[in-house]
Amino acid sequence: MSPRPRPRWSAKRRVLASFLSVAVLAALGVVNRPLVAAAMDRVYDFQASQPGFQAQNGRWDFLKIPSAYRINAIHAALLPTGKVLLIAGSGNRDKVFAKGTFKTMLWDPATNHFKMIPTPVDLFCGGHAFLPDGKLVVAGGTQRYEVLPANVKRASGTMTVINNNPNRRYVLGKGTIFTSQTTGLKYHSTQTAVLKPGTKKTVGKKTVTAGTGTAVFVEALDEGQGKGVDKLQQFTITSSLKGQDAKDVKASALNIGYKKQEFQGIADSFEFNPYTEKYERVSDMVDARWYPTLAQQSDGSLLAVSGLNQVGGLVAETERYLPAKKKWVAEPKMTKQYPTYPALFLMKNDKLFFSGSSSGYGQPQSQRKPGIWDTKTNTFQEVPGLPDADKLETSASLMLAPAQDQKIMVLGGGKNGDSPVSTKRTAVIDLNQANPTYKRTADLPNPTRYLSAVLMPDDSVFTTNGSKDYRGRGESDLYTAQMYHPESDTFDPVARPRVGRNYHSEALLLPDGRVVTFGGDPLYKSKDDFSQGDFEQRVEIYTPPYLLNGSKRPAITDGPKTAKRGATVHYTTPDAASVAKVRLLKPSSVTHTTDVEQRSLAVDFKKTGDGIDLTVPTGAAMVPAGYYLLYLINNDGTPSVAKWVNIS
Ligand SMILES: [Cu+2]
Repeated sequence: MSPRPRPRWSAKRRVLASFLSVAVLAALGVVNRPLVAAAMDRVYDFQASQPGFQAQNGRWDFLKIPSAYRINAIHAALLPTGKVLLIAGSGNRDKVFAKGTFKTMLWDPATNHFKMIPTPVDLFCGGHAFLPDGKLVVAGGTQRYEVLPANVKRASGTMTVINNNPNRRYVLGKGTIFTSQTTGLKYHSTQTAVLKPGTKKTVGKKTVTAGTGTAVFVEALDEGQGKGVDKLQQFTITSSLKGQDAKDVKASALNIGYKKQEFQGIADSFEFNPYTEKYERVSDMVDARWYPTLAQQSDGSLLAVSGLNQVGGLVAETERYLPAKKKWVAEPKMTKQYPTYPALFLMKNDKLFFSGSSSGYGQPQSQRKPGIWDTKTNTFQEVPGLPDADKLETSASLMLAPAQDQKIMVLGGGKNGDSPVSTKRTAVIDLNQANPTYKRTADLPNPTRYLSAVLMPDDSVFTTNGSKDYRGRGESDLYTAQMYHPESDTFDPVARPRVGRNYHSEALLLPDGRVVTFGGDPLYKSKDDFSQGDFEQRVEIYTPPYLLNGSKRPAITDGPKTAKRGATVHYTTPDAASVAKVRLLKPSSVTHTTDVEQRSLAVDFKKTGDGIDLTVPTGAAMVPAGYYLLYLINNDGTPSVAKWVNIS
């Protein structure tokens, strides 16, 4: 158990509670630690069940999920139908991967109805982002699990296969044999490889052709040492290619060895249709990607950035999804490289801000520096001032409310890889400034990796869970939750979750103003048992104090389902008198502590006879097209149930 900050509580109750705790401690004798801890938990549960406590600290409830619908929630998104899409794919379990059973589950928080969704490929560790029409693009995932050095039995590595024929594309089947022309050693490919045609260019009167290279992962046919390659060798390919075709395809390798084999990505891409509740296949990405970030752009397209490719190498190239064509296209000029799952936020000037948060994956520190990326010129302006810049892996980032202020916050994070070191640091940068600089803000109560951070309708940030150490190692899960108030720069402890969550966990805001938390993938079973940990499949729902403080929720009784930027639109409400703020929140699409979709826009409004007139904010990069949750918030900070509005 970890130190827990004490939620707010009246002085009288606190005296009573501590008296009870002491009495229990005394009765049991402090030597029996597990019993004392259990007793203290019971005292806490009693406190936490009291209405007075809940009005100040909120309340946690378990979601009852029939066993057939419990999955390893690794990806979560709130769809415009109000349902929550949870994607496991193979759920970070290689045995499940080997069986080829990939899972997706759809949950309707309004009815608690659950539905399994047929999942065509292993979407585990892909990327996702919303399109203007509310469909969720899900791209990339897992082709092959990693193999740790201790389990590597065969030399393996990348074979570069070059297709010099500009007029033909070839397919090399899985198991294609490559024979070294130097040593005679044989290697086979572990996946089917598609060789794109070579290129043709006219220079003056001449046509120049060039080969197109494809990286193919190969393993030595025979187990054991001494089967590697340590300098450039040419290979003969045994395949169905004959005659000139066989001559046009050349293979070479530089390094085939006994190192760790990384996870490998796929290029498959889908639109999840929230209305048919099906994955609809679209064109493959240009590159295979595992751990990419998908970031919506001001024109409604998406960029896919970073990830590991089909041989487990970092993808250096960015590409763009064109929704009208349902097609991915290369962006050869965008050559800035990022670590995997980079946190990239669309700024109002149409540039992308890289907060520095990522999930790492072996990239050098030089690629991890935060800054402003002008995708049109491919220039990158680093930003200074971020403390603990060497502890950004598994940190959380979000755009604070309102988005018009262009403030990005970074919370927690740890040193690269499986380091036990993490940080309490939070910092905020104001991108409205000419030369923006990160400034340190209030510390988290604990050093925290994998913190969930959710933008709330009242502009606060709900933060919870995570662990101190890598993947909850040493029972370092944090059973804490705290509300961050940007105006006072303070974290207020609130009611504690019952479940610990670390790697592969998520949280998101529901239309009714509650927050739901999913997942958790501890490395080990416990601090003494080093067998694989159990994936946390329980789901908890946090009801914030603003729904338990007795304040009457404003209601939106009617109004348009669509609105244009800059338009004035009318919504009816019997509660106009109490409305203090109006917000448009873009729903979450979150995985691996990365959620670049959530943003909250301040909306100007005028009270009228039967409701309010809203003026939709302007700017295609400020208000990316798509579905938003419209909330009316009263003087007590209590929000309405959201109404979905599609903004274009
Ligand atoms: Cu992962």
